[in-house]
Amino acid sequence: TPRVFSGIKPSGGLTLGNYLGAIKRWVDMQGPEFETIYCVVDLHAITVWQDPAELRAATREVAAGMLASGIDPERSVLFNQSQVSQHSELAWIFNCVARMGWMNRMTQWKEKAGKNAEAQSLGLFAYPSLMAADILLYHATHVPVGEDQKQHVELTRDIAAKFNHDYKVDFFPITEPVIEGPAMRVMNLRDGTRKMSKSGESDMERINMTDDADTIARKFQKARTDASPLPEIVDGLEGRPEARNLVEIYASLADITPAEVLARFPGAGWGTFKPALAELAVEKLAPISREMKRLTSDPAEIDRLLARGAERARELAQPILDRTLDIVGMVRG
Ligand code: AQP
Repeated sequence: TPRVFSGIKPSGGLTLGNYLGAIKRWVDMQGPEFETIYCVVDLHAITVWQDPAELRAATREVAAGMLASGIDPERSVLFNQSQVSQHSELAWIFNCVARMGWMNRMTQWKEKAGKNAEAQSLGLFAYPSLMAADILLYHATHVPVGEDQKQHVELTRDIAAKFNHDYKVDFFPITEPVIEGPAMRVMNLRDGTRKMSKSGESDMERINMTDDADTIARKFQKARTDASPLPEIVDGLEGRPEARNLVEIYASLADITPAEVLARFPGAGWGTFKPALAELAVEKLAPISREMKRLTSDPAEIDRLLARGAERARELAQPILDRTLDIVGMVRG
């Protein structure tokens, strides 16, 4: 069975972007067609300094969010990255395969480092190499990620291909990013040209999975928009990033297309559409956030689940790491 791997950084609480862009599809991929491996990537989180207590809490919250959304720890392997040291070991080897120039071209690096690249951690620069290790450690062939991660998955292909070429083997598979369905890129509620992020400055720019109904309503109410009503057809969203974002969020939450959303609200003004969107979001998110609260009230149980997942992950990872070490020429007893 083909393997799916994907992960979320516990660099803060989960957002609607993580849910619609990632988790919702991960849930759907569970089944006989794929072996699914989902990871809370805590080693990625510390590429930017994290308060240790907050990191621990966010790791549990992200795990709880996945469980509450329908990731089933029996059908999927769910764990946190740092408990499976094979990720770091393979990442080191990939650090020696990947080229500086490749990392330099990553748009996420350029965006995050900004004009101050010199002051960033080496880990932030090498992030895509650890991500390649996450994926290739399981010989995963399918990586469901949001549009924003597509470039990193493409780099994973480059690393796999260079490794295979340099060592004259046909060992690592060439991974496909899986990007489909509406609202793959949920944008910031205050600026429709930037993505919604966990670590964005203002809480008003994102919907957190733990926001209550009033907060969700207020955030959509205050979401930036232009003054025009909704267009009749999707082409009318051209050049209107904020309007497009809200329509796509509605579409994704309701599992319909943006065209169907516009047909449902023909020429509606924001005074009509925003409350409807808020109502839909609350309807979909409230059961998840209730379950997240219940789960996070018992952190020991989450820790047990993650430890059990890590054990299963290590069993899958070790043979692949061993084979890699042999290929590279490391002596092992
Ligand atoms: N706004 C988004 N729209 C669609 N998908 C998104 N994802 C994240 N934000 C959006 C998807 O969620 C998965 C996990 O992402 P991540 O948490 O590992 O990293 P990120 O993309 O860097 O997330 P954030 O929220 O922006 O974190 P910070 O602020 O710490 O950098 C990925 O599949 C991603 O595509």
